[in-house]
Amino acid sequence: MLSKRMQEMLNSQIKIEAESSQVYLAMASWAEIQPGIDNVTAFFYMHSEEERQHMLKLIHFVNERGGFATVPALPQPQLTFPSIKHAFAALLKHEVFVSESINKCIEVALEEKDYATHNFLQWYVAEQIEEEALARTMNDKLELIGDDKSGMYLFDKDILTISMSIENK
Ligand code: OFO
Repeated sequence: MLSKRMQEMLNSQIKIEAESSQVYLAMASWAEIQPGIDNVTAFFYMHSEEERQHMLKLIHFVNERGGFATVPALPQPQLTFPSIKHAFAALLKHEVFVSESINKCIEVALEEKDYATHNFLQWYVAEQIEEEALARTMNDKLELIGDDKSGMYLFDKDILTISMSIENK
């Protein structure tokens, strides 16, 4: 059985995962109307979908442990970006924030001696290591590319392969 405090923490994490999905969905929609970045667009749509899965996994866990997962109201995310580089910088910042929030949930799980939740959250810890690494790689590549159009062409061409290779590590 989840403690009230643990349930509140997990419900706030559900909101964060839902927000992440919305944030990346907005990036996807913005990218879709920019010329020539079809794979960047696909990457953002996929990432948004993954975040929705992270949210659902938490919802099921809370309900299975005798709690009640609450579906949150969400603020409208940032809709447009000055450049692809800005969008990926925002993505990295957001993932770092998500990792910090998972860490806070883990601290509470330990304080509450809730080892089942602690164990469950380890999946998110591993996932965040991967997602931060992925976001850093993308940011590093975009930094190198700068304003080079052919570099951007290759970035779009390779983004799905790069993201798969980091995720399968
Ligand atoms: Fe990328 O955040 Fe979920 O866990």
